[in-house]
Amino acid sequence: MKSLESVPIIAYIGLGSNLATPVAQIRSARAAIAAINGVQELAFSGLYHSLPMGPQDQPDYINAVMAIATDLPPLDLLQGLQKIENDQGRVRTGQHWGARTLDLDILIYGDQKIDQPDLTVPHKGLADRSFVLYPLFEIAPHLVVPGKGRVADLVAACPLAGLKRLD
Ligand code: A4P
Ligand code: MG
Repeated sequence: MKSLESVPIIAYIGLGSNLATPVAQIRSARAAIAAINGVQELAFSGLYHSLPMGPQDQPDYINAVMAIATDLPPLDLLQGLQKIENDQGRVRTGQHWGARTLDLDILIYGDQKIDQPDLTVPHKGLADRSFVLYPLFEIAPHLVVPGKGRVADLVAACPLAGLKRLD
């Protein structure tokens, strides 16, 4: 029989890109995440075109959300995601919310609330960001976000702010 420790957790990853062919960046990140040892893809949202949050002198973004099952602890998952960001040419310029080839955020990790120096889950911006909530709602319409409530209520209260789903 499997021990309780090995029961997979369902987690949601936010993907964003606004440099170097963003659609291709998101597609290759999806494949790389699914290839992490200990991660299985469960669902992937459509791709969404969004206006930049933060400095306005940067290109528009492509965003998506992926559901995974994982038996990796949260910090190991974060490390795996950061390796993919680096492999796909992420350069940290120091500019807050500046342009990037790839950003991978852990939005939700099971029903856990995590508050550590390197990791806050649910992601701190989740409830205010249309480019997170709409794709999340698309793949998990009945989800309850730990500490924040039903995703259906969060999405209903969140203006689109220029968000468009690509065909
Ligand atoms: N960190 C803490 N919690 C998490 C988490 N749940 N998931 C720490 C991932 N990382 C988390 O991240 C900085 C540090 O956050 C990491 O070292 C990790 O330990 P980073 O990726 O180096 O920098 P960042 O992404 O620029 O910082 P920040 O403040 O997390 O930005 P966000 O919230 O990721 O937003 N506009 C549109 N339209 N679409 C976007 O996707 N994204 C951003 C970045 C700005 N504007 C955007 C978009
Ligand atoms: Mg980030």
